[in-house]
Amino acid sequence: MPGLLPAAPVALGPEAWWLPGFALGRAPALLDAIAGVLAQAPLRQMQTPGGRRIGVAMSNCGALGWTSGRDGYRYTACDPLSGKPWPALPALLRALAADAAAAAGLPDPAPDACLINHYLPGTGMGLHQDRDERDLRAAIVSVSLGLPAVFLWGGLRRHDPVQAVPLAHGDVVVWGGADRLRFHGVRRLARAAQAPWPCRWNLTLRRAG
Ligand code: MD6
Ligand code: FE
Repeated sequence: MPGLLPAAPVALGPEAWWLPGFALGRAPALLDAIAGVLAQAPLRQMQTPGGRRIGVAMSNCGALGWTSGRDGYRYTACDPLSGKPWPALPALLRALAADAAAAAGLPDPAPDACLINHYLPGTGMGLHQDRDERDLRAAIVSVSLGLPAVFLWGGLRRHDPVQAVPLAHGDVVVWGGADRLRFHGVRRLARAAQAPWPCRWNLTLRRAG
C-alpha cells in the first residue's frame, strides 16, 4: 500500500538529505516528549532584534536553548522566562538525531540543543541561515510533525534559487558539512487544510556549544 512506508531518502545536496517518514514510528513518543518539555518551558513568541514579533512560537530543551530578543540571537543555558535551566534533552531525541545522521551518512551530531517550533496556519519562517552555533560543520537534524509544510531550500547565497520540499508528518531533514550554511525557510502554512492536525511542530536538533 503506497503511502504507508517511508519513501527512499532524497539528496538535497552533497551532505544534505530529506528522509521521508523517518520518524513516523516514533511520532507519538516525540509528541509526548514535546508536551513534557512544554509543561516546564512553555511556548512563547520571541522578538527579532529589530523588535518584530516572530509568528512561530518557540521553546527549547537541552543544555542550551536558542532565543531571540532585542539583544540579538543567542544560546542560553537558562530559560529567560523562568530563570531555570531548559528542560533536559529527552534520550529519544538524542537517539533520533544519531540514527537520522547515520541514515544520511553523516557523523552523530551529538546535539546539546533542541529548538521546538510551533506553526499555526498562516505562519511561516523567512529564508535564513543557522549560524549561531559554535561548530558550523556538525549536522542539524530537523523533524517535522503534524500539518504538512513547504520547506524552502536555497543555496549558500541569499538569492540563490530555492527548491520547494513538501515536508509531511514524520519527515526528517539532515544537513551538515558543505551544506550546513544553506539558506532555508518555511512557506506560510495554508489556512484551509482539513488535516487531522491543528498545527505543525518542527524540532531542530543541533550541537550549539
Ligand atoms: C522548520 N526549520 O522546518 C524550520 N533550521 O520549521 C529550520 O529553520 C531549520 O529545519 C536549520 C536546520 C533545519 C531546519
Ligand atoms: Fe533554520
